[in-house]
Amino acid sequence: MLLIGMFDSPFVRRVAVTLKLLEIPFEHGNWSVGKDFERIREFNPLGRVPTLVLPNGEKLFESAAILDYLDEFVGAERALLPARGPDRRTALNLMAMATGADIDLCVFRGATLVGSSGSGTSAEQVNLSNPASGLHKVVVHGWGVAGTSPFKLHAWVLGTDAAGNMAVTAPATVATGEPATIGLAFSGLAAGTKYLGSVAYSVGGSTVGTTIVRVDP
Ligand SMILES: N[C@@H](CCC(=O)N[C@@H](CS)C(=O)NCC(=O)O)C(=O)O
Repeated sequence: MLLIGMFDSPFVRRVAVTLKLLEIPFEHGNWSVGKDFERIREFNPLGRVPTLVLPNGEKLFESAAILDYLDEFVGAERALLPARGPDRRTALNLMAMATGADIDLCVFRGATLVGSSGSGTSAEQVNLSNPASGLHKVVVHGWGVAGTSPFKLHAWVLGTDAAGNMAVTAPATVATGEPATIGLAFSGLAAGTKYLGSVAYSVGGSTVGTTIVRVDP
């Protein structure tokens, strides 16, 4: 079996966790929905992940449909979802809550709302570019979540000082309109920790652009 999709997707992760729990060996197509979109579309007309390709070439889309197949594949004895009754309904409710959670973010400076993120998922992000100085307060709103679980907020302030854990290599000169390769090497990062950094490009001492770099284990 081939599981297509990167593990930064919670939907891909739920399939990978199920494959592991059920001890089903699989190959991993670690393809990005961005740069590998056309390649993914060869397997899934929606270009979405997870996509599971079975040994006979059959392709499955939607994590819930894939989990349904995996339960069928291992048989009733080993299936993870109870076949019927209250246990099944409880498990389906838990899955709906886990996949449907909706968290929103608001950022205030003093009493002024300076940024917000309110998609229908729990993957929210607010970026403030050159913010005015002052105390910033982030309000995390559990819009559609079960109970009052604590949320973990990841926040970074990107200044101009190098932290010393990323080395950048770049060509000595570049020509307008010509591609150039920038090399990044990281050192001293703690395992399992998220990092945010930036590469700044300058001409004559003034910054003309930046690339934001994420390390998201
Ligand atoms: N309901 C779908 C959601 C899958 C989904 O949203 N996948 C995202 C990655 S997390 C995706 O493929 N996005 C690319 C796109 O929509 O173009 C499932 O459970 O499989």
